[in-house]
Amino acid sequence: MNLFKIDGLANVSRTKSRRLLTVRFLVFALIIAFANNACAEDGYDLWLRYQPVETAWLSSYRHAVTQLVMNADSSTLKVAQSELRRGLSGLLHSKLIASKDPSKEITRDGALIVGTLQSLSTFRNAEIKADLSDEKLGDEGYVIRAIHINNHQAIMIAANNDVGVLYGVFHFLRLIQTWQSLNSLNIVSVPHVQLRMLNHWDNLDRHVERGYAGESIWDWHKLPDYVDPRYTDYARANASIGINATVLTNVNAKAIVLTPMYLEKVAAIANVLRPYGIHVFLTARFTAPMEIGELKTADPMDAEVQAWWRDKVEEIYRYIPDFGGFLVKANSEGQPGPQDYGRTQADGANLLAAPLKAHGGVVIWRAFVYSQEQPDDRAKQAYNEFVPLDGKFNDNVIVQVKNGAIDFQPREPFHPLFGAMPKTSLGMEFQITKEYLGFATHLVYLGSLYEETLSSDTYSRGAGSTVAKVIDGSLYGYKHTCMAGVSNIGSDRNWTGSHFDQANWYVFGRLAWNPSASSREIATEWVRMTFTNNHHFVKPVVDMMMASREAAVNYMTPLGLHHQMGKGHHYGPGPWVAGGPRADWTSVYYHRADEQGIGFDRASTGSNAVAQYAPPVAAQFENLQTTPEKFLLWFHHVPWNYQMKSGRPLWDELVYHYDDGVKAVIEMRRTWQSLSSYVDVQRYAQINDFLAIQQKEAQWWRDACIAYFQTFSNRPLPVGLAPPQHSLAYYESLQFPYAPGQ
Ligand code: BDP
Repeated sequence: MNLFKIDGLANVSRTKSRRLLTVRFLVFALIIAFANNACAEDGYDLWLRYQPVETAWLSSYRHAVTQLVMNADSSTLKVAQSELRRGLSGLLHSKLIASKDPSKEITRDGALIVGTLQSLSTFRNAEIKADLSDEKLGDEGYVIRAIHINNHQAIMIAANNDVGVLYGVFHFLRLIQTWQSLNSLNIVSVPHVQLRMLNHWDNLDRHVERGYAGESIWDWHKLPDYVDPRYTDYARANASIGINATVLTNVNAKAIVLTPMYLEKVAAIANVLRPYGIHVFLTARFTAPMEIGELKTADPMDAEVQAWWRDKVEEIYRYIPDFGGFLVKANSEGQPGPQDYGRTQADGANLLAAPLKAHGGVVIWRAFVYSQEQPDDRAKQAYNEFVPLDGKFNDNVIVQVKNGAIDFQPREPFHPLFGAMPKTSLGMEFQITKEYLGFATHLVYLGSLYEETLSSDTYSRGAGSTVAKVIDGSLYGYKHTCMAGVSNIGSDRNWTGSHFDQANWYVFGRLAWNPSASSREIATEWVRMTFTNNHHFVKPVVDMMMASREAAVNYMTPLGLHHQMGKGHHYGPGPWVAGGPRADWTSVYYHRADEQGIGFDRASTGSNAVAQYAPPVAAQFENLQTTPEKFLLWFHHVPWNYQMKSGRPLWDELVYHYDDGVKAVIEMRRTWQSLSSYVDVQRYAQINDFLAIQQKEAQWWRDACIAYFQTFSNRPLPVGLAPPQHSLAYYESLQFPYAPGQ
């Protein structure tokens, strides 16, 4: 008994001390968790987190900004002021003393003087006066300058218009967010492209075509009575990166959006976006006059059709006085268009452009056209159709050209239309949503993809005629300029379906502002604002982002292969895809593998697509030896034993590329796992899980493609490289009827 008692007591006290230990451990764990998770984040705040800056920077920033001199007398200036307050109170914990009167004497250091050049004209200061005469700022540019007033240091953010002030404010906050010095600031920034635009492929039932971030953020059913506060955050985020235009609806359009019931809803969204400098556009279905107007035809030459569009445009401007215009997909993939009436693409575009002109609106007419009746190489068709129309479009038409000629592939050479239409404003269409790049779960930073295209030299007016200079209008003096990105935004809490896909939205906006900017620098500022300024984190993460696109190209479509994904949904590998309604929707059409070799012959021996480029580019791509290996199989059908620059035969090189892609993802995972202490638990974990998915799927791509192409090459794998994990039949049997985004 005693023993039992003693034992029991001992047990009790052991249990107690164990409990105590457990409690202590729990408290400790909680403290750690709290420290780590202090700002458990779900990604909603994007790059506008405004976390407190490190103490080392705090005093200099507080000294530099003590007082706000700003007369926020317009809705745009009001949002600029509230963003400044929000930003500075988060970053510096400072509440600024505000003064409305710009002429008030500055009596100490640290005035932040914000306003339009005109509103600041009451200042008698010479430095401010100098800026007042600066006409180069245009409608949206701004200056941020360190100046002296009455021997006191001050910073001025000024622009010709309110929206320029707003952009300047976001830039100024970015400087503090990324811990930049505010001494001797002398920044002049002017957008290079007029329309910096998102294209939402959002349907009215909230399904997002090729969307991987939940439903559409536009809640059409509840509009206009319920205006989701999220629209304001959407506007803030876009304005912070200079986006000034948004097309709310899918290019595969429904006419009903042009009826009063929907125009009221569109107006409600436009009202929210307006103070942020964002213009709303809609997609227009070419047969709308028949579908909602009860006309018998949609022929652009028909007087009734012309009158119908005129009235419709007038009506739209009554709802939305600053309406931007229409985006149109016509005679492409089953959409109706002018060719249904024997008219040209230009006739169709001009039909809508004419009534918009009086209101300052534009038509954005897509060049993504190809036809199955046309036996020619799909890559050539847009050029063949549009180049003869150069000069035939009204001057408020922008022809929007996809990157690239096939369809937003992981890698394509630049579209031959760039540089080939000097008399037509050409705009760029990038895809931000990753339809062909692993959806939301693959970490693929698109900045390097965009930069590769924008910096490509078209040689259309000699060396240096880059795509960037075509679309910023400087090469041909285009009247209108536009860079559009197919949006990756949805109703997911983190907006884009994954944390790293926010970077693709971000870099798109920043490059639209300046298409010659560096994608690495943009990635760096994004990482600093989105995660942390700690360089132990920033450098490896930026390196990982910069390498990520090449990794995806390698495990999906190396050496110039393209369009090899699963049918319809475009999820995962499908190099065996054949048959179906049209050849150019299959993979075999593009890879053309046979026992001799692989690749699409687009040289003069084949489809001669190379001839669509300017002579120096055409000559480079015509020749197998001078074609960059990254485009080899895009332009040539190459024997399996062709010797590559590495000295390896093509087959071995191809397999190595697939393998390198997987290895790069393994490396990305390792990098991420070494950085857990710098990231809040929530975001860390999701990114980590997504990288695991990416690794699994990269392996799947590698193995499925190798298994398939080996049936043609009939060659062994290079020594040391693992064979596919499953049989080809297994990969071919996989079905994904519910893959998202279809
Ligand atoms: C393809 C998409 C399809 C779009 C089409 C387009 O798969 O969903 O409708 O492009 O851009 O990439 O019109």
